[in-house]
Amino acid sequence: FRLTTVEEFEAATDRLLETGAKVGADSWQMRVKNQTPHCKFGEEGICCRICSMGPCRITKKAPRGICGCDAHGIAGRNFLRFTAGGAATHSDHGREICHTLHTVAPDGNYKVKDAEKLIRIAKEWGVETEGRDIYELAHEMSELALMEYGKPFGVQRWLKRAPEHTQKLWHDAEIEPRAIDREVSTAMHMTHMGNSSKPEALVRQALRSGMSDGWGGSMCGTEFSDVMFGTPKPVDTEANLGVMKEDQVNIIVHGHDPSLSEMICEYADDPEMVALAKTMGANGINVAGVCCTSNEVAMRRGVPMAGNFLQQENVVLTGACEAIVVDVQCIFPALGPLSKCFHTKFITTSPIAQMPDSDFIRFNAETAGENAKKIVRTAVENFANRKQELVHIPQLKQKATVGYSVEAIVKTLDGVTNSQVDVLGTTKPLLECITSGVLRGAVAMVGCNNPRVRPDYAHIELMKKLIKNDIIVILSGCSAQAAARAGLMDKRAKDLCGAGLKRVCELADIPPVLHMGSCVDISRMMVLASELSKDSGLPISKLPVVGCAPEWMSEKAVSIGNYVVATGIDTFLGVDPQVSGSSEVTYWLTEGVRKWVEAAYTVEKDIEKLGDAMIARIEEKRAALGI
Ligand code: SF4
Ligand code: WCC
Ligand code: FE2
Repeated sequence: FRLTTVEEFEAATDRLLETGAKVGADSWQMRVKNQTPHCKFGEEGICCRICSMGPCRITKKAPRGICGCDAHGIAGRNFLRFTAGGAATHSDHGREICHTLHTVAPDGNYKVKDAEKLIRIAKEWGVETEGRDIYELAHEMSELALMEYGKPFGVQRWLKRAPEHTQKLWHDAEIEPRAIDREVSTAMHMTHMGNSSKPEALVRQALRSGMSDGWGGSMCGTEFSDVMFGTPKPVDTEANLGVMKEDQVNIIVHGHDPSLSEMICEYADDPEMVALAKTMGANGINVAGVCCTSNEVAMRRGVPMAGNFLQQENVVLTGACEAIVVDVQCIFPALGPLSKCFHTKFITTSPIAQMPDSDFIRFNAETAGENAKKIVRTAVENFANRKQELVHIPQLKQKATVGYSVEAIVKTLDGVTNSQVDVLGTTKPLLECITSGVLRGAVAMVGCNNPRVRPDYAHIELMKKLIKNDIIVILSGCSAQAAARAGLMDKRAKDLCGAGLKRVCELADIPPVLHMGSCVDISRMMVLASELSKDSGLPISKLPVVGCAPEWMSEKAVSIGNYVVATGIDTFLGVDPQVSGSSEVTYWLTEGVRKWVEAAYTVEKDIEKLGDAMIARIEEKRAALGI
């Protein structure tokens, strides 16, 4: 066993780009060149275009915009708007899931798969569960969850899951999120021309908007997806472009919402569709994923992962992709023109993400079955149009074990302790490993790829370094896919760990990096941190646990970063947030917020130093606890 190297990833990509050149396709690699150097004002966050007296740019000679706003106000407003975009996006995904939950029926497209979890959440929310029909309960819970988006009074229900200490910090700092939509609206209001320009106030609202995502919309998305599609448990799968099959119809699902991808997977297994594929000359139908949609169906079904964010063009460049089926978020508009260079059908499905050069097959929860069947049929019929001379699937793939929800982690780690039964079903075995020093701590590594960083390199190198130092790594989003493609989710990767983590991997039969799911599933990480805090009696901020997004790029990632920091977890970034033009906003993010939430951001673009800084922070926290 050995890891696949980033050099091998890159060689595979280069080979695919040759095909691209042959058919006259554009690529992100080419577009990066055209866009370099980037605009410095934008990079530093000191360009304002929120009113038409502008746009205004801050320079030495022009230190204020026309309205008199300075660099700090402009950078702060931009940062808050960036956050609001991310919070809105994750939360709207969560809202769609709540709407899907409203359609569940015993004979419907969607059913309740994890009734126990639904009942557990209902009890948390004070909803009567005794003697209730599970579908009736699901509908009531869906309505209550949807109310969280617009309720006129009160704060998010999910906040009660946090330790008391954290809840008090949130209350005192006035960052408890009220209605989810309200925190986005407030952010837009505050940043309209002529409102807030004080960095402290803007950063505070940025935390609160982020909180409405992680402790609001994203948590709805994760929890109710589990109710409908099952709470993930360990499952084996494979990752990298080599999961595509030359002799089969390849359907790539890309985007985020499992309501679509779950249905595509169902119909790809439909005997009628498989028979149709055979008549088209294919040996079957192969579904593989890109981005978070991939994480969702990998975690619950073991569907293979073709690649992450910056691989999305590669799946088309294989020439063997019959359809790339997308819903929302992180979808390159480039897929339209690119798919036209091949036989690939680029199928958009959501009114939220409509793109030129795509086939729009609208997908609704109410008509999900028919819609999915039509999509699968379109892909299958397209097999006949494949241009054999363009087909090249790089033979790179690795085995991966995924599916580590909080429930699964707790259950698996029960195996590592020989202590009494009373600690079973809690995070105490994990805490025991940490306090004894067998594990030094944990890092939650998340987020995208970004061409500003050598793609995947930062994720993989940092993971290797951390596990070697006996730090367990939990993952989500495109970071998780980088790990899987490299082979770090193969249980045999335990040999790359320090002695302590290796022992834990052997006893619990886990890989050294644990796949916790999609980006909305970072809410799972918040629940895990809360449980660790409650079981240890320590504030979250004192636990030897940090967060890291080494290659982040999206607004969603900033929203996530804000709620992770607001939850008391120091967060390390490998890409600069666009605020460096303001010393004050930079101060608030990297230091100031610590007095509210006991955590802050660290930015370090040198990957080696970033890893060292995380290890040092973990050791500092251990020393402070005397462990
Ligand atoms: Fe310029 Fe002020 Fe308008 Fe921004 S709000 S564009 S700084 S005048
Ligand atoms: Ni989440 Fe980043 Fe991937 Fe998109 S899918 S690219 S936000 S990490
Ligand atoms: Fe995502």
